[in-house]
Amino acid sequence: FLAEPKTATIVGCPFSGGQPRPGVDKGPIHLVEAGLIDQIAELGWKVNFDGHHQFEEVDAKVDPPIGILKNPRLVSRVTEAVAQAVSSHARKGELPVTLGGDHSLAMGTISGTLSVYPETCVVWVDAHADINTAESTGSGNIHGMPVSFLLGIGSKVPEFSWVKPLLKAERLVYIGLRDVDAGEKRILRENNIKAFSMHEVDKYGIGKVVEMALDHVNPNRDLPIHLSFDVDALDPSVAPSTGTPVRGGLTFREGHYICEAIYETGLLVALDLMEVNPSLADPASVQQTLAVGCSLVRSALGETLL
Ligand code: NNH
Ligand code: MN
Ligand code: MN
Ligand code: MN
Repeated sequence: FLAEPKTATIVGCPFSGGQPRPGVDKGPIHLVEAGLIDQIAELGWKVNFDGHHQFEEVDAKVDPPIGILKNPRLVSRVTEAVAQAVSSHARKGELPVTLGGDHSLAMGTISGTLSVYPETCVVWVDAHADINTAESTGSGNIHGMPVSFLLGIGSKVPEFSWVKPLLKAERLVYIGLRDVDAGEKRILRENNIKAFSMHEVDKYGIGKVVEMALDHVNPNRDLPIHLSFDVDALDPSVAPSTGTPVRGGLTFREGHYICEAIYETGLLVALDLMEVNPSLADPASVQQTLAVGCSLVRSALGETLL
């Protein structure tokens, strides 16, 4: 396998229903207004723009919690639509670049990628593991749960029956974790899921961590890669405008290195940039976060330092 798309399609997903803080739905429009499309085009890509998707609304009155899961019908419908958008672009040989929006959207993006490239491995870059199940979630925020749905672990929520458990635990790897719930730690252990927390980043350095991460999910460097990047993986001093900042995160260069190294594999088939919330923090911090978001995408799409 070799990914050869030279067309990128921006899938703008103005969605915040997977978590409680308003404003993350404005992430995509701000990233685009910051010049992302032209920046990608300058790297030699043909760029399509799909969105900003207007998602069908689900009235809160007809979307009461299921257990403690919040906005379950809304999240299900939106992520299913995202799965269809991403799969249709991938099927045409385009590289979908999905801009969030909260990370529940990755239930859609990764489902879409796996439906076209079933052997895809997922590199999930985040401060959080987002692998809570209906049993383990303490918050009921579905952005903390997409990975468990993709793996098919935890009790089934009928509303999400469209999500097929297409992701195998051995095709998933995390980088950047540092705020993992006790229940999630158990899930990671019980399912033998490989994770490189900030402890390993400190111990080995980011170059070695990315190499070990890819050795685990993609030992022969021949499988497609879906990179799902939650901007809160970065240290809050680097990317302050996000809903759940956690200190002790990736530096500017560590975040970019991950993107550059994955581009270099030639195997990238889909990219998510999630959880940019332009309504949190002061204007300068918002500008900084948007600029970092754009440059992470450019790095994943081939921008080099030399
Ligand atoms: N683990 C927590 C939860 O389930 C927080 C998840 N928050 C995130 N994930 N921002 O990336 O709600
Ligand atoms: Mn569309
Ligand atoms: Mn996340
Ligand atoms: Mn996170």
